[in-house]
Amino acid sequence: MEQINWYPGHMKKTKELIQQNLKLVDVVVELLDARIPLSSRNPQIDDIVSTKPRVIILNKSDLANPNQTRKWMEYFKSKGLCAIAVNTMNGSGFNELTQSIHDAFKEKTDKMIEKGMRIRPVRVMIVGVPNVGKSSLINRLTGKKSAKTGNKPGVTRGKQWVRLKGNIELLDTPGILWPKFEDQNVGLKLAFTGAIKDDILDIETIALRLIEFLSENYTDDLKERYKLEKLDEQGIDNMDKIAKKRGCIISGGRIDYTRVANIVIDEFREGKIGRITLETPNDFIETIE
Ligand SMILES: Nc1nc2c(ncn2[C@@H]2O[C@H](COP(=O)(O)OP(=O)(O)O)[C@@H](O)[C@H]2O)c(=O)[nH]1
Ligand SMILES: [Mg+2]
Repeated sequence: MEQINWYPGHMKKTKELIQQNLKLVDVVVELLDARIPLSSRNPQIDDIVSTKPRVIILNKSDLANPNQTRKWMEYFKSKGLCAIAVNTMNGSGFNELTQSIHDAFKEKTDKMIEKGMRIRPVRVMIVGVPNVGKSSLINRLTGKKSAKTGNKPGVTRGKQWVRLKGNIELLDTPGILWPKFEDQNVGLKLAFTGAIKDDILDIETIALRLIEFLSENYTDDLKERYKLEKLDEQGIDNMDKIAKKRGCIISGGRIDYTRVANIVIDEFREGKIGRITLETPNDFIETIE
């Protein structure tokens, strides 16, 4: 995971560096986490990408709720953006990705054909905040075991084009963007998914908030995973119950909150509790503009 300290000067530099690279590409692939499509979005992305054709990937779709992913695809479509669900671990959605990249490039190729020019490969770069799966995707697409994974925001200078099948050329280093900082709710969701370091908040609080969210929105998954007969009103009571089920007890019969917190967080991130999406388009219904 990339650990980056973002500060305003750094963000400005990153933006400029990515915009320089954008001049070289035909299509931008914006990578998002399917479980938190808007919370995993860079707050200035529209400004950064501007009018460049764009394809949105809802990555880690294997961990997200399929119905919610469908809703998110419709949401982006309604905003004039093409979004596809991808699982980088097994390559599902990759055919659609290739197709969407070519679709996004079509306007330009049509013009080239009109002018009698030869069609060249479509040039693509991947952008996204840390941990959405940029390096994994590049590795999978290029078939390399370990693509260069930089910790530097923006794009490193010694970049290279990698030829992919389907007449695509990919920039081998992704554009690393900063996540949203301002909103606490967003921060919490980034913490649930492991996108930001756990020590920003203590793990016990993160787990408690996650249990609260799950007991409200994924009741059956939570009950089933931890063999709970019924759920309590208070999140902390549910956390205690989970702790007891998993033997997270220390001397004197007290609850080992650190241990139970780690169990719940790890199992959530591994998809063991279920396929869980943490935000729906309905959460973002816009007020009058
Ligand atoms: N379950 C699942 N995990 C993924 C997927 N894509 C990436 N990951 C995992 O997400 C973590 C972050 O991936 P990485 O490529 O380092 O993200 P980057 O920071 O954007 O370059 C790694 O542990 C990957 O194995 C996916 O589609 N599904
Ligand atoms: Mg990376």
